[in-house]
Amino acid sequence: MLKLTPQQIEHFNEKGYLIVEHVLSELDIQAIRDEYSAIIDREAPRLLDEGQLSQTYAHLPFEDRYTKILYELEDMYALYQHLDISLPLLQDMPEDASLNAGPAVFNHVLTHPNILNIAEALLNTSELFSNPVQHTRIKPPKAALPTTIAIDSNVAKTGWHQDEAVLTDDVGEIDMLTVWVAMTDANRNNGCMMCVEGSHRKEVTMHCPGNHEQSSAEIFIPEDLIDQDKIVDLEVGKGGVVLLHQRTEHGSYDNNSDKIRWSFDLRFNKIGQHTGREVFPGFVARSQQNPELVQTDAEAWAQEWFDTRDRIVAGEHVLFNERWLPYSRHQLCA
Ligand SMILES: O=C(O)CCC(=O)C(=O)O
Repeated sequence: MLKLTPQQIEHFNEKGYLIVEHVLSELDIQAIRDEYSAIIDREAPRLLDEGQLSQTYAHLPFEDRYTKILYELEDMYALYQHLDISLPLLQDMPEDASLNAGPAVFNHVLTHPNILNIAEALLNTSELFSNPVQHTRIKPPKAALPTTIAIDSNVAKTGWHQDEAVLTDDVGEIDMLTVWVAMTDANRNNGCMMCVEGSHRKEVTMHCPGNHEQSSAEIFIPEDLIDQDKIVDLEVGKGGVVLLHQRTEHGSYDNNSDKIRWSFDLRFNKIGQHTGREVFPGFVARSQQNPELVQTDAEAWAQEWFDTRDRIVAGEHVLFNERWLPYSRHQLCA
């Protein structure tokens, strides 16, 4: 069972990031890959029937199949929404909106004991809540991305931001950790993350509002505010994780390789804190004080997401992060 050393914890507290290799095993990764392959097996024939694809590419391995399908789709979310581990953040929620709330993601990523050990050590608490601000990012080679979707951070590079700035501004005090899980090796060539060392010591930096209609969270820090001398590349091997403080400025590079770059980003906070995306369901991941509240049932977790979808369809209000809108005319945001 993985346990962080005092030196690793000190590195994180000092620099605002930490890289830990070999957190997920090959078996974990295979279980997740199988779950994702099954989703494509299910969705590709539907997309073909709907006339959105010319063929199902069933002869290709998952990675190449995904890339080919994404390239052909007019709306990437016709597939991507089945792969992400979050519903779309939309008031106008489609009745059939989907996500991957499958058991492999729940058992082999979100509740993986190694990941929970790391979160416990870095948040310095045994009371862990799995925050629902979470995503799957499967990034095809940049050369294989249609230009229409080359600005979406689920599939292309991610602009500079702090994760705290993504949350709604009614969040109040939050102690949140980002756990970024590498499903493939991540390096400078295939689009690893990068961060500004020590930036977690600052307050929340000014962000520009994004205008991407699928994700109101796609805000960015203007390049001029980034201390270029302190940028660190966050390269990590498959199965490893990158940990980020909630105020560490970070983003990612383009995928200039000829293979996909795949990751999950999860967040944990202390139980009882507002998550900054209250409309979506999180869960108690670990608790010494109230162990009976810990969610261990993957199906029940999935059902919470689908119930949430149904409540939003029925009219529940979605609170968006609008705190950066006043900056839309700022000279640095042009
Ligand atoms: O995977 C990426 O490119 C970016 C992920 C990210 O920015 C995050 O986890 O906050």
